[in-house]
Amino acid sequence: MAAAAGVAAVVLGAGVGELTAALFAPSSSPIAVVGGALIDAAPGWAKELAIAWFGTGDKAALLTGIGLVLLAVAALAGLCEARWRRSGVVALIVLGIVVAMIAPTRADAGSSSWIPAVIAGLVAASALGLLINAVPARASAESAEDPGADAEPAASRRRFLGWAGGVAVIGVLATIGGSLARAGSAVATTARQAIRLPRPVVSAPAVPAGAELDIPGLTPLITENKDFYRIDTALVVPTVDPSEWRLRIHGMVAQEVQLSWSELLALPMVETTTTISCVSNEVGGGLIGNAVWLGYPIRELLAKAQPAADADMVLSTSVDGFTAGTPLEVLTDDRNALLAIGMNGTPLPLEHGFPVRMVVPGLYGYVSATKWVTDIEVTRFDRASAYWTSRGWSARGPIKLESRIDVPREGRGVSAGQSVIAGVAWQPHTGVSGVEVQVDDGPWQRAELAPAISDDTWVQWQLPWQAEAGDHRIRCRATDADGNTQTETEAPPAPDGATGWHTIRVSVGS
Ligand SMILES: Nc1nc2c(c(=O)[nH]1)N[C@H]1C(S)=C(S)[C@@H](COP(=O)(O)O)O[C@H]1N2
Ligand SMILES: [Mo]
Repeated sequence: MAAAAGVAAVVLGAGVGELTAALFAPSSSPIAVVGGALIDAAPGWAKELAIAWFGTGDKAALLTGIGLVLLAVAALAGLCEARWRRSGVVALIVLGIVVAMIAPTRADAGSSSWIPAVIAGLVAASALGLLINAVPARASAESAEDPGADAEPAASRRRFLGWAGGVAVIGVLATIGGSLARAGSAVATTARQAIRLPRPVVSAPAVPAGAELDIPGLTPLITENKDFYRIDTALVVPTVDPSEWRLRIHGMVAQEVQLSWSELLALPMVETTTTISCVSNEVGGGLIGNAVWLGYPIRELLAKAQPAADADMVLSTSVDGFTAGTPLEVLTDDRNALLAIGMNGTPLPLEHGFPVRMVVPGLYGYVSATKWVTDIEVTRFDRASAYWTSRGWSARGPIKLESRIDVPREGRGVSAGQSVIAGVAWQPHTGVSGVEVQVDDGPWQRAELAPAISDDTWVQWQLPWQAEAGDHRIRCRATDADGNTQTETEAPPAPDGATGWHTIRVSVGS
C-alpha cells in the first residue's frame, strides 16, 4: 500500500505538471523534457535500435518506457517514505528540481520552462506525505485477512484505497486535460486552418499517363499526408505561430537575409514533386514518401545572401534545436531545393514542419529536410557539425539507389496462376532506368518500368509472373539513369544508408 501511495502521488504530480505546462509553458511538460533530453543524449545505435524495433512508433515506445520507469520510482518512493519518514517526499522534490534544471536547457524552452516540473515535484511530494499517513498499520492490515477480525482495519484499508484511487484519477484527468488544452490552444492549429496557400508560378510536373499502375497493394505514386512517414526528435510537436516565424540567413554571407511569414508568402512559389527518405530506412522499409511540395527555391534566397567562396555547407536549425548540414552546392545548383510551406495542396501538417521546412531532392532527411526551420547558417563542413553527424552519422547523406517489392507481400499467400510482381524504385535527382526481378535462382528478368513524374521521384514497376505452387524467393534490383546497378552488398542504415537487394519469400498455394 505504501507503493500504491507513491504511485498515486506521482500520477497526480505528473498530471498537474502536464496541465501546468499546457497552460503556461507548452514545450516544457516534465515528461517531454525528460524524453527530449534522453533522445538527445542517446547514442546513434540506440536511435537506430528504437527505429528498427518500433518504427514510427518510437516516440510512443519512449513515452511508455519513461512512464514505466517513473511508476517504478514512484513505488520505491512510497516504500521508502513508509520506512524512513520524509525520504520519499524529499526524493520527489529533488526529482522535480532536477527536471526543472534540465528544462531551460531544451532548445525551445521559454523563460518559465522550469515551473511545471517544480510544481509537479511539490504536488507529488505533498500527496505522498498525506497519503502515507492514511496507509493502515501493517499489523492491522494483516489481521483484516483473518475472517474473525473486526471490521475496523478493513474499513481503514478501503478508506486508503479510496483516497489513493481518487488522487490517481485526478492525476489522469489532469493529464488528459493537459493534452486537450495543448491541442486546443495551439496557435499553430488555428493559424494553419486559416491559411490560403498562394498559387505557384511553376506548377508541379504533370503525372504522365501510365505512371500510376493499377495494382492492388502497390504503394500509391503520391503519398497522402496522413500516410507519410514521420521521423524526428520532437517528442512534442513544435507549434510555431506563423505570424511570429522568422528565418535568418547568416554566417559566411555578404548580405544577411531575414524573412517573415508574410514576406515568404509574397514570393513567387514553385511546386515540385519530390521523394524524400530517411537514412534509417531498411532495405524494403517504409520510411520513404513522395509528395507535391509548394515552396520557394532556397537557391534564390542564397543568391540574395551571396555565400563566401570558401563556404561549403549550410547548417539549418529548427525551433526545437535539431540541425542538418547540407552541402552548399546542392542548395545552389538548379535542382528544386525548397523552403516548403505546402504538402500535397495543404499547408504543411504540424508534424511535417509547419509552417516552414526544407525539402531537398536527392538527400536523406537528416542532412537536408529540416522541419520547423528558423535559421540557416552558411558555413563549412570543417567548422560545423549537425545533429546526427555529431552522433556518428555520415556528414554527407545522398540517398542511395534502392528498389522495393510491394506485391506480393512478404509472408502472404499467393494463389497459383497468372500473377504480378510489382514495387517502387528510387534514386532521387538521378532517376531510375530499369528494374530487374529474380524468382528463386532463375534469370534476372527486366520489369516494365512505369514513366516517372521526374528524376526527383520514385517510379513504379511491374513484372507478370506465372506463379507455380510452392515456396519462392523473389528479389529485385534497380539501375539508375547513370547506369549504376544496385549493389548486392548488404549494409545497415548506419552511418549513411542501407544497401542490398530487397528479398521476400512467398508461398504459392495450388
Ligand atoms: N526539426 C527537425 N527536422 C527534421 C528532423 C528532426 O528530427 N527535427 N528529422 C529529419 C529526418 S531524419 C527525416 S528522415 C525527415 C523526415 O521528414 P517527415 O517526418 O516529414 O517525413 O525530417 C528531417 N527533419
Ligand atoms: Mo531520417
